[in-house]
Amino acid sequence: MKITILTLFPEMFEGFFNSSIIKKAKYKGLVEYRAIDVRSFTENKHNRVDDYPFGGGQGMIMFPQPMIDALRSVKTEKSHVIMMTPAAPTFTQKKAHELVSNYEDIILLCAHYEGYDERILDYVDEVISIGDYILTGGETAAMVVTDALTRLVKGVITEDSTVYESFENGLLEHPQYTRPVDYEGKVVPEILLSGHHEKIRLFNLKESLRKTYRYRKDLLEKRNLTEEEQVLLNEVISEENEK
Ligand code: 6GU
Repeated sequence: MKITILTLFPEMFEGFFNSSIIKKAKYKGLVEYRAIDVRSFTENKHNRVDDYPFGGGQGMIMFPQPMIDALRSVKTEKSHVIMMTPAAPTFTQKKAHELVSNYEDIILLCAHYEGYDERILDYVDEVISIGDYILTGGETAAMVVTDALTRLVKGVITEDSTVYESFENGLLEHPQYTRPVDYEGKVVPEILLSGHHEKIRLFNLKESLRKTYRYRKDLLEKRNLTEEEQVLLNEVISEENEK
């Protein structure tokens, strides 16, 4: 997999590309990362990359020329081109899987400042937002997408660790604990130390339902529960409403 970022701030990606799992994926040869400096493509004699919006309005708008020339310099027939913008559908785990299974060459365009010339969208395959808030630029959003895609590339992390996670099965992940058993009087739930696999499975499933009920009821509405899950959820609901 190859991920190319087009940005006015390539230096923002230096730490990101050279840390943790991203760095590992790069050294294992599983993912190739590049940040391309869009400003170096400008044909403006003062090196400008933006100007005031026609019709008036706040802020500066990125010219199409530097971004599209940068895109042309890296795009191949295989490339899937994505514009990072808050005016777009929200990125999800499902979208992450879809991108990793369908494309091996992904290009992410980052607009900075207040916006970009709408005609840039004629050169992209899709638009992605990472959530309902406004960032100063698409760079941190592109890092979010790059991170989420990387960990789904085969060989980057153990496959098991992606199966039970939040969103993979439509529920939030259950709480987890490690040593010590007693930390400042807060004790790990006894069942987890019992070695009783079936009881542990039920306990974790119930706590997963509890987190989802507390924080993301919308996920429960979208998901068909098994009979076992419905029983556990009913217990959770009465316990939560007693508090
Ligand atoms: Cl992709 N860009 C910006 N500037 N803000 C955002 C975003 C993207 N996604 C959510 N907020």
